[in-house]
Amino acid sequence: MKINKSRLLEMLHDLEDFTDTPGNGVTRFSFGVQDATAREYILEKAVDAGCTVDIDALQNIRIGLKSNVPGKSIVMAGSHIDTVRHGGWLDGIYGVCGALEVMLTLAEYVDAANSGDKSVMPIDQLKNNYEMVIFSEEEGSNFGSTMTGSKFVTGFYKEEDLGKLRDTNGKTLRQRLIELPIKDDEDEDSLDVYSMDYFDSGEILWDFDEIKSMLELHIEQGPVLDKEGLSIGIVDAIYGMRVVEVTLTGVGNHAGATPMGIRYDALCTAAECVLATEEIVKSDDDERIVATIGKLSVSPDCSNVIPQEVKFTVEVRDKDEDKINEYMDRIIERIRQLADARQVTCEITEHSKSSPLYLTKSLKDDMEKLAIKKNLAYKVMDSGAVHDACMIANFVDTGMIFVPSINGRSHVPEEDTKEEDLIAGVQFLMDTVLNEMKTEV
Ligand code: HGY
Ligand code: MN
Ligand code: MN
Repeated sequence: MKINKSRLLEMLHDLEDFTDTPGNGVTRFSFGVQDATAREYILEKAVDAGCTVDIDALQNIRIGLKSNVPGKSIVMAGSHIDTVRHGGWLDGIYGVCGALEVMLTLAEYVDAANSGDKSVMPIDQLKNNYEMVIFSEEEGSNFGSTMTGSKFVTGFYKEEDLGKLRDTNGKTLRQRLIELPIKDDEDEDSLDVYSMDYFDSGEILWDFDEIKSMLELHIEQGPVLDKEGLSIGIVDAIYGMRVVEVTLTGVGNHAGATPMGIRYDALCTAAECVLATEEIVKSDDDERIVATIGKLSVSPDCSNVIPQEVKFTVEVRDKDEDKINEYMDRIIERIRQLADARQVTCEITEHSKSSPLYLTKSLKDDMEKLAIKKNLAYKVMDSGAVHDACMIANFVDTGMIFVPSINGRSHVPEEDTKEEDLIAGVQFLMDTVLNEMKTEV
């Protein structure tokens, strides 16, 4: 069964335009206008293909193939459509588009089978149902916590987290969900892109017994496949991460009238903390662990006022959870020492985390056999980036497919992948879905 290459590329380029920062990367935060527009575009394609649509209270979307029947276990594929600020045109949306292309190809197959086309096998020989999923708020661009939608469907996050997660304006996730635009009932053909379901933990948790496996297709976001000239990555382990939020409070004062010797400058303290963080992780012998201080705000943020308060996030990632905690604890201790030395107060709160994990070995092995059978230039590799797959993998067989990122760039406007690699990745997803269904077509 061959995917429709031109349809895939057309969808990807259409969706690239749904951005708040045209000309400067893709910025499409969950629950914003561009998110709603991208949802509408995808749901229109799905509904036109006769699919079923279910949107849960966290705005995760599950889309079912028209021939799905109760009782058959589900082979699922998907990813996310939200981005970081000034991100790339492929992160997340490529896996969603790939899952949609598989859905549209299967839907065409169902139509052919139902119209008596003898060249295709009867559709009831598809051993499993097929669903695609769009996880909400994977990047955490609103609330700082990655994989928010999948953390709710797996029970990692509970109802109380709706009131704990806050965006940069101080609004909770619950408030943001309640404020989502309600479909205009008068306008019959407008689609529900958000659900007004009230959060009910019973509703939000997935019944994982009905799911056979979940596959996520994604760009690598690193340099490995591109450097080695390979077209497919089969993911083995996904690194874990731990994020803390640091607030340093010094003494604001006049920038001109305050001698250097009597300053308690929160930003100079933060600067020492940033470099100390880098120094600590760079001291690691096997050079695998990474730490990033990517978000920092200064208050009152005026050129002629000595910074009173600085808030920043520290995230540490590695394949080994003990190592993540060992290094994060060392960083926290050093930050406290530096703040004390400058008589600046320091508050550190745990923000979010996810454990490193190995994806399902049997599924990885099946994918590797398939890649060999299809004569693909592939590599089994790890993922430094986190993905919703690492939440779902705790409950069902889960696999990930990577395609190369040119020059290893991602989370930036330069993010890109060659067309032939984009196509090869979706075709491999298609073949893997059918392989999972033990259906030779
Ligand atoms: O941060 C990550 O690894 C992912 O892009 N959300
Ligand atoms: Mn992603
Ligand atoms: Mn990302």
